[in-house]
Amino acid sequence: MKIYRYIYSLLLFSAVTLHAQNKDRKLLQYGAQYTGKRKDSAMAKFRANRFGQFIHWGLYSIPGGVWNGKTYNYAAEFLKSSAHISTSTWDSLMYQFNPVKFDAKAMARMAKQMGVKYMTITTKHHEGFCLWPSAYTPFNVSNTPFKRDILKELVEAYNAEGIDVHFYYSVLDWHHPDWKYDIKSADDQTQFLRYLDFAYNQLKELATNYPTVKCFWFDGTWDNSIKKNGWWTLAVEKMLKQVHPGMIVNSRLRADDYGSRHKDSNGEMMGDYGSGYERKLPDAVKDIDVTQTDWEACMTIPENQWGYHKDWSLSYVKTPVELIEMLALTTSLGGNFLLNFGPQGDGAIRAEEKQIATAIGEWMKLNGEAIYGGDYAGFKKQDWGYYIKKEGTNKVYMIVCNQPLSGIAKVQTPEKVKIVKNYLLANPGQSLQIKETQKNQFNLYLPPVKTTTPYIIVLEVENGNGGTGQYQDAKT
Ligand code: FHN
Repeated sequence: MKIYRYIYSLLLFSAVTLHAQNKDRKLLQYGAQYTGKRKDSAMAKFRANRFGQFIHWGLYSIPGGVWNGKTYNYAAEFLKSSAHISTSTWDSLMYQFNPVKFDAKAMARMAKQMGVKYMTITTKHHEGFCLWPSAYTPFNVSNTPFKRDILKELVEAYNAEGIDVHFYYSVLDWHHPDWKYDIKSADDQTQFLRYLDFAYNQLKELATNYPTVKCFWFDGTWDNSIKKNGWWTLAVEKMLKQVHPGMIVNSRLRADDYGSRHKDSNGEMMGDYGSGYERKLPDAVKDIDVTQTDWEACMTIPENQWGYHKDWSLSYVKTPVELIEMLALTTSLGGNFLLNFGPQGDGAIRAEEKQIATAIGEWMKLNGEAIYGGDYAGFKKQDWGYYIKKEGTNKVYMIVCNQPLSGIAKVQTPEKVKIVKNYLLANPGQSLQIKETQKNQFNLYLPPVKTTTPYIIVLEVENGNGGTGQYQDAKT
């Protein structure tokens, strides 16, 4: 009889605990629509792409961070506010917008050579200027000297190279008369609803008129006006997925019933992937929880320039090797890496960006197989670099970014993972000596370093006991 009383009290305790936990969870109308990772093919392609090109291009590209002869050392796409320029003066830049050096096919070829699998273009940045002939505002490319539909030309050129296109859209809009930073009255909300209708219609226009778009990358959603209209953010997500089943939306769009952004008030990520890592990356050890959902980091080449800035000497400019290591770290944690380019006002790509694209492309040509379809491997992080598991294969790639002075790479496999073979990706016929040092721990004896970029060792693994069994954990 006692056993039943014990089982009953155990069940009662579990139910109470569960209710307490659920009691802490808020009932949300506009929160996360699902948890974990999407399993469909569109999301699998997004995930497998791993490496993307961000393009920030707008009226801000014309002055390039310089106004009335003065250079402003802040993000060039914020020059309107840095230099305190009136909206009417700023908006008149559209009559100068004539990028005669714009060549979508050449840009797409450069992107292909660099090894990106997708491109994210600013359809409309905070300034409100539209790179497509929108029916909802005259503040668009068709009313400039250039006239041509830049978005159409980019989508066609990149798709022709087999590169997916994603649309960046800033909800924040300095140009639109009904934009509000906050809602403090019924009149404010009435006015802001006019703006939300405008943005909703533009987004439907983009999804409808450019049907090959795969993802919407929302930005400019940090103000209270959006936090107080979380319902709209969910309505936009649902609309885009009605227009295109499989459409992908970043977390930055979303606000829940209580104004919580990216993650709802119950800590669940909203949208289809996390987009909180901007100009920063997770820590490869402390932030391992990032592997639980899809996510993307976006990165500038200078410290903080998204739009074209004439003077890159004002801040640190990352090297190709630094950017390659960032790509490797991101992939090793199951994330995508979106590297930014800022075309000039005349449409040309600056020399420094071309050089970086070429250098990264040379590395990707030899090593891209570790990036595309790469994911978190679950091996213990080591100082020499990053592990990347290749989905659907028995391969784990070791991206060696920091050659140990000892010439030895320490490898600790997860329990029940056995290394059956190893070789250099650059020379599959060259295996490295491997020596078991402790239970599931091995020394890999590295070749002398002749390269100035990260190199890759391939481990072929299978389920099984990784060691000879001669080493056991201490009994403490
Ligand atoms: O203010 C923008 C900035 O100009 C740029 O577009 C970045 C890219 O993610 N997003 C905002 C800053 O977080």
